Amino acid sequence: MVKILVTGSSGQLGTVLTKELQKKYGINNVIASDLIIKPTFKGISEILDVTNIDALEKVVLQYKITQIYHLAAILSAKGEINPLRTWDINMKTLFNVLEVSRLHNIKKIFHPSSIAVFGDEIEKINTPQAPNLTPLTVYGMSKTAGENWVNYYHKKYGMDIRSIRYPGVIGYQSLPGGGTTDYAVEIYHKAVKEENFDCFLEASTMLPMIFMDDVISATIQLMEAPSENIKIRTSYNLAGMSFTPEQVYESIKKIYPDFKINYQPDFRQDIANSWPDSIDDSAAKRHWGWKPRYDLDEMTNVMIEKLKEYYHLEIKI
Ligand code: VAH
Repeated sequence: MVKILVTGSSGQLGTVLTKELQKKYGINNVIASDLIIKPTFKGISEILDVTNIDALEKVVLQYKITQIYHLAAILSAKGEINPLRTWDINMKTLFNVLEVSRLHNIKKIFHPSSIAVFGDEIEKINTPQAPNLTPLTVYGMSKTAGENWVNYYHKKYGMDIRSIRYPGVIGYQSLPGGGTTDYAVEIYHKAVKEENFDCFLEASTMLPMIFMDDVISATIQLMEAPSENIKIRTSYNLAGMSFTPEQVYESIKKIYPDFKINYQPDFRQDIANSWPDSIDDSAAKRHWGWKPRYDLDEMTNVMIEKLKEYYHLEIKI
């Protein structure tokens, strides 16, 4: 019997992944958990602070959890406001998940990593799977450390922990919180509301991105692959597409010709400058059959169609 606990279930990715896991495994076999649960959420949920190991253990025992998707973390931009608190929260929650899983024989764990693990000493084009990781954000450092810790628990205790280095995630179902790639979600909302968009990155800032539907497919594909196929136990590079603010603006203008953008770079420009332009995800393709489905214009068409529904029909995200 599969019983899945999702931490950070109210976040940008958690909101969508929880629903997909409910569809796949049954609504009663997925426990959503976060510091706040949205009133619109449908299913089993627990208010859970994962920095509290006793609270986490209580939920794991109460629901007889067999898998954990550990999504709770403070992201790159927000994480720079209070660096030591970000490190403490991101590492403490991971240690708690690893230790409770070890003690209670959790069968499978998902640890989301990020392109934020890469710093300014890497090949920025087609960044390889295992370059020298010198992250320049606390979030990136916590994910780099996290990759090594999950690899250690796999090697030392034989635990089945799997991980993906997500690019910037773009979806219509949920709002991002505190990331450097959040502009790529906000721009679509502004376009549909026919408002001008102030972009916090320069026009030419190329970043690896991925549409939410591809993120969900990749995550479930990784977690369902036979364990022997998972040859990389730190974290897999994953790529969807790469684009600049100017390119996504031009893609949207094909539908909204009067849409206007102003470039007002802020502190997040330095973070973006330290990240790759594009990612080599050939290992994920080879080991577990990953294949992206969406390019920029295909994503733009879906984003705009869905956000027009959301704003006009007042569907609560
Ligand atoms: C962030 N959206 O901007 C996240 C992600 C690749 C970026 O980790 O922090």
